[in-house]
Amino acid sequence: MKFITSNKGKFREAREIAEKFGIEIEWLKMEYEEPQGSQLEEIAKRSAEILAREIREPFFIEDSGLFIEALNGFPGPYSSYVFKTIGNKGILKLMDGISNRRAYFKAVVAYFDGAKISVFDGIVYGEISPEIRGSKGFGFDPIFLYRGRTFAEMGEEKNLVSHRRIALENFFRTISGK
Ligand code: ITT
Repeated sequence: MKFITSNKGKFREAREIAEKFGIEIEWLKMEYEEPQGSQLEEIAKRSAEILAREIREPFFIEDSGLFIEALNGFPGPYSSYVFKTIGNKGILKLMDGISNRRAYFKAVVAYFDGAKISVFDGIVYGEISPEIRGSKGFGFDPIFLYRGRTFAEMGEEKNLVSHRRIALENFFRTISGK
């Protein structure tokens, strides 16, 4: 089955999780235009519908984002753009002086089985760290604190608890019948 993403970090994590279910995934490295929307589920579903018109075999995509409570859920569905523009330093600046650091990552998988699209999601709660820490992982991992360590300090351990893990497990469990 193909995983369509332009993000190598996402693919690596997904491959590791898929292996545990005896599922082999192939990376179809491709950037696709995402329709705008305020909900990840809606964006993922619509992206998959558009891609399904071209790619007629089974595939999945995954849309994810970081939601910061004190910023009313920002950057949420705009996480990729915000990461590319202001990055981790920019987020820490926005959070300067804010004591409510609560945040969560959410992942939504949209799967096209050759006929129809299904959606699966996963959430992990944590906090925005006061500083950038750790060198593993990708994206916002160095500023996302989970039980005292950032995701970028956790390395492979992140894969046991992440939003992507939860969403993919729901997905793989459903399709493998395990
Ligand atoms: P696609 O080609 O799969 O769309 P993308 O990087 O553009 O790749 P998204 O649109 O889903 O992915 O944007 C999600 C962004 O949120 C991503 O670029 C990261 O900056 C951030 N993000 C998502 N999951 C993350 C994780 O596990 N750790 C750190 N940052 C994450």
